[in-house]
Amino acid sequence: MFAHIAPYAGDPILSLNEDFQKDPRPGKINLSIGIYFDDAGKIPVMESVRKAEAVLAAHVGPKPYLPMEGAANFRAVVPKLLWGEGHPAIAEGRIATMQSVGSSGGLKVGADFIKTWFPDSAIWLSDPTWDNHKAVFEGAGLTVHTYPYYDNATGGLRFDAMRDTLATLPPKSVVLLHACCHNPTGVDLTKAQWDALIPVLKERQLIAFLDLAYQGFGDSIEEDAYAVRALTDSGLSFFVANSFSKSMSVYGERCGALSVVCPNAAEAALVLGQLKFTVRRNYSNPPLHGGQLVATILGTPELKALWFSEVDAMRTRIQAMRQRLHAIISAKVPGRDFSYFLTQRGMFSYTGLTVAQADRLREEFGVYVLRSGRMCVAGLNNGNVERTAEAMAAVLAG
Ligand code: KET
Repeated sequence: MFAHIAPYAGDPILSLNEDFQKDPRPGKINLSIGIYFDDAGKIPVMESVRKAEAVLAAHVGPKPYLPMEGAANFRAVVPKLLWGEGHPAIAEGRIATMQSVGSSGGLKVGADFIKTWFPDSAIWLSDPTWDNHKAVFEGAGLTVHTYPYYDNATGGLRFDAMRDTLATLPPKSVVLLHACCHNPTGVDLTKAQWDALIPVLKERQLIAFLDLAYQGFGDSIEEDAYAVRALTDSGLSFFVANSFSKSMSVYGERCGALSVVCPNAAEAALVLGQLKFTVRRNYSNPPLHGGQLVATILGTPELKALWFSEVDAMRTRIQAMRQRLHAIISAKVPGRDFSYFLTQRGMFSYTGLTVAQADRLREEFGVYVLRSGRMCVAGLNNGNVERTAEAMAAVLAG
């Protein structure tokens, strides 16, 4: 019956993380998956999350199905985080927000929605992008193309080429944009570049789809929402999938949201209705617990403030690790420019290591980075940064 089924080649991120778990070597270092580890190498349980868990545990009640679009309290607090309290688009009721199963779920529901209501639209992804973007959008039946993004020569952004390519797309093309902390390169648009891109999106009538998976890991929770707010203020209609996996360290709770900014409240109601139908025929409704953690934290001023300060501390620790890695490896490999470790933002750096070098780093030294050369710098700590730099230096020496 099943003999014809093709073997699964595995996922470049999740399967590598599984290999890491199986690796018996005690000194192994996991810089593969996009997970924030603390200085002790553990996935932290944030204090704000612990407190929210205690609040929820003190009021254990019935566990009904949530509505298809998720819990009302969750859906009320998320837009305030993305757009800021008092943003007119919230008051105007023109943002349709639904709770999603991680931001991956938000991307998939958005993709299914686009396939139904914009059947002729193809999607354009940055080159490179998170590996799963292609899989999600192709899986929803969309044709996937890429636009220029990362500059291999400089380690920076090919902004002009990006803008010029987007300026040639057919109307209603969908453009996936990383709102901050680009995965895998760590190379972001500046505010001025966002401002320069917006007229192109408008003139070409393009549909932006923002992926905001790392809010708070770039500059701050507020600053990292710049693209979301600037696109809204320009009058564009667009999608944004945001995640709490990383920023609240609640990966397995699967909490995220999909928001669609619409021209007016009437269209937002139409969109929300069809998003509900998309959810109903996929998984019916989202899980209860994670969304309630998020709603409790964002809905309680003290917990929200605590969470903001904890995210600040995570970002500061990552930046300190970037500096240490840069200092150590620059000393070990003189004459080579490692400034990208300092300029790239968020959890990732794109090291430029070849597939063979990444394989050697893993096989010989037990240091796991993606075969694309992406390193999760949020997996570095004071106990492993030196060994990482040494291993990388050895591999680069050939
Ligand atoms: N978008 C981006 C850009 C992203 O990096 C991830 C996860 C997601 C969405 C999905 O997150 P969710 O937990 O569904 O809200 N990235 C890391 C983990 C993974 O591949 O699933 C990673 O790149 O390692």
